[in-house]
Amino acid sequence: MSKKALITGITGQDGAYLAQLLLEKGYTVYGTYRRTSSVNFWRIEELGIDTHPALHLVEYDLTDLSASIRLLQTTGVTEVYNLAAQSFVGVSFEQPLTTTEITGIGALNLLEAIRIVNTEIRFYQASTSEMFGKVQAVPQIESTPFYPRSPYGVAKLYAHWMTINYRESYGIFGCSGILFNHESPLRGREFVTRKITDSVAKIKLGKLDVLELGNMDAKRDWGFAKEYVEGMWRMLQADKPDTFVLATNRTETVRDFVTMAFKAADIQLQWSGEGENETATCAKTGKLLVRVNPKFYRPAEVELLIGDPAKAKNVLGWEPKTTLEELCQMMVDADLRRNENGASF
Ligand code: NDP
Ligand code: GDR
Repeated sequence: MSKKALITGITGQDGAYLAQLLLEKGYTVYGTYRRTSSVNFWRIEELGIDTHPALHLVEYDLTDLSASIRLLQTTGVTEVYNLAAQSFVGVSFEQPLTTTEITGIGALNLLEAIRIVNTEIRFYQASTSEMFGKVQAVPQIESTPFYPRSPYGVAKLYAHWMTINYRESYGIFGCSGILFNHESPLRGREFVTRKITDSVAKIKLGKLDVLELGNMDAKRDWGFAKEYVEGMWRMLQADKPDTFVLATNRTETVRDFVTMAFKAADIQLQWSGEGENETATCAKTGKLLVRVNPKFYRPAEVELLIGDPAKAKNVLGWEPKTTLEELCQMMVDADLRRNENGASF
């Protein structure tokens, strides 16, 4: 009998990679998607798993407790990976209540459903380095105090503590993965790395003039998403439920990533100016390629993230392998291919 797993948010970046991993391991996978006017399965299509016989796509909204209970009853899964969320930090400032409903209370709905249906079901909660926010120590580890800086970060912290609370109160095998930023060619275009690599491809192909960004000084610990979903799976196979940081232990600024992405497309940049007046031009032609637009600034910013994944390495045998340069090149190459072919995702 194959193992059965539920992945909420299969239309997202991590959901697609995790589904691919679990299918390779012989699981039967139930992946949830939301009803929208036009459903979007481009990621699982790109991975070639959309028609896999062991993949079942189920319509579901995380904010519906009764749907959560029925989902667990009808599928009979033994592992639940809760990846669904309103995951864009910028939007959470504009839609704090929706973000809280989905990203915070949504996780509680699933925990309650497990409590009601079967407390043996193992649960993975997608926690985040955004919970460290205004960081209290460098590098951040599992015991670093939290200080979230956005409605998204606060909602995720609620879900994180609920997972721990259900572990301690009801003995549920609830794991929380505090994952630092992880990227890939399947990243949404609203997030900064993919916005940059897609824009670099468009500029290279003459489809865009200038890339506009917000805070260039923010520092992030960026890893490769495909490796991070392997860490999620390992957490649910461990002997006991726990909290783990997954990160690369390297941090770079947004500006560094911009330079790296243009370099990956054979364009050298020349930076000048500061703050809102910062720009980058093509070192060869002098043409303006990057400028700041304050509309992309956030009301409160997370300035510096760098995680130490030592616990995950020691307990789970997990460690990141892909360098940021390799990841950036992979993303730029994918966006060059897509833009050449006229793809719109
Ligand atoms: P994405 O934004 O790519 O995917 C989020 C998924 O959640 C989508 O499938 C989305 O569906 C779904 N979703 C949103 N609202 C609901 C809802 N009300 N009911 C059901 N499904 C819903 O995120 P990622 O794949 O990048 O991240 C996966 C998880 O990990 C998220 O919880 C994120 O917050 C967290 N995380 C991500 C990190 C990263 O760097 N990527 C780092 C740390 C944590 P739809 O397509 O319909 O919008
Ligand atoms: P983040 O990712 O907020 O870390 O959350 P994002 O890529 O959106 O921002 C990273 C940093 O870049 C700065 N920035 C810009 N960001 C965007 N999106 N667009 C811009 O134009 C821009 N210019 C500068 C941001 O201010 C920020 O400092 C991601 C999400 O995947 C979360 O769900 C997840 O929990 C965390 O990573 C870990």
